[in-house]
Amino acid sequence: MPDTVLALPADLRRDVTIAEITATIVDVPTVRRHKLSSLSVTAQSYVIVELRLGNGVIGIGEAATLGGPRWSEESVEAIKANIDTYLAPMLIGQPVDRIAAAGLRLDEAAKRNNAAKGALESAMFDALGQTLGVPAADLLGGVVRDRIPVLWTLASGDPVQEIEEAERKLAARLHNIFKIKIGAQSPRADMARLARIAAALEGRASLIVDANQAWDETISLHCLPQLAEIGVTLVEQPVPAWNVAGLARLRARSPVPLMADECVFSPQDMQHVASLAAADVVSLKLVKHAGLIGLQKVAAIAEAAGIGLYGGCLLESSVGAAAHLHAFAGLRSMEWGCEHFGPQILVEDLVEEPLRFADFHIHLPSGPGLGVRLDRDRLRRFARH
Ligand code: MUC
Ligand code: MG
Repeated sequence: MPDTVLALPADLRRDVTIAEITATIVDVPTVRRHKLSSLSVTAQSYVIVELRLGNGVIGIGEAATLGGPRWSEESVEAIKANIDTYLAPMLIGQPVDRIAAAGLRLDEAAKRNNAAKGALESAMFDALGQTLGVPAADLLGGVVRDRIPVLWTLASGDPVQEIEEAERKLAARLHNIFKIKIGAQSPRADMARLARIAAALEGRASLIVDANQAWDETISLHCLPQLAEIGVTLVEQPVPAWNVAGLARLRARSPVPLMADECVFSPQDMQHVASLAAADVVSLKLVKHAGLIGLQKVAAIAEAAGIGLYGGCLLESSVGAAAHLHAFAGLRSMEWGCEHFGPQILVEDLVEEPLRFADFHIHLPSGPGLGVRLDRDRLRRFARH
């Protein structure tokens, strides 16, 4: 085996040993209630990882959750416990430039726990990038794009409020593609709500919807033509994650493209969806794919199967959003854009200089590592005690 992936000089390599890892739970209030089919939040909870090298550099990463262990099985409490007890000890003393090898060690220590692993891997990319003075995207093969169209999610459930919110985003040239969360109310009520929003924004915005697994196949079959009629351009995870065969049957008859979200965590999940031709698009997220390398593996399988790529989120702050942008930056195609509006739904971001949103795009930060620095004052204020 070569000495190190990047063949760092010996003195620098000694310095890049991982010396300390801390995991801090934070709860950051959101500007309004965010309502999904089966959960609703007024504060976002993350675990912020700080990984210190022997050379003094501190890399950061973020594990996002949504509604405790309700969006996926990981909660911030479990993430912190598993990092402290099982995962961090596997990395202490290891060289930070062996990121793939570190992934193997983490997989030996814990099954799944993908959000926790993703935060640790992000912090490794950040620390290594800072040490070498290069952005994380450069460590992954370099940049194909440095900005990505960015959606905003409408999720209060009240169409009047949602139209007002969309108008404000359009006027500020922040977002002109909106994802609407459905499934918390009856399909009939959702269709009426969507028709109202579509009529108000007609010709000025595109709409996609996310049912977060709320429907069964029969309801989906009934609603998909109505969604197409309303002008919805993409439908995300209409049926439960386990029902990939059902998603495939729907896709064969759907007049509107379908996106896989909760049914694709691992590369093997992606392969399963691809082999059944169950989706047109996949939503890519660090919390599902256990890090930037895993995200790119899932993207490669999707690409090989002709499945489109969409940059998903779990309402990350600029820490987690930046990590995603570095992974997205090198993908061949991001034709469906991304939804990293998280930094803007928080009352306050967790970094000194938030990510830049302009002209309906989010911009890749240009500094070394993840390109964002923690605001320690805010970290202290939002930390759970
Ligand atoms: C999801 O299922 O896509 C992402 C944006 C949002 O509003 O909810 C999340 C999770
Ligand atoms: Mg989703």
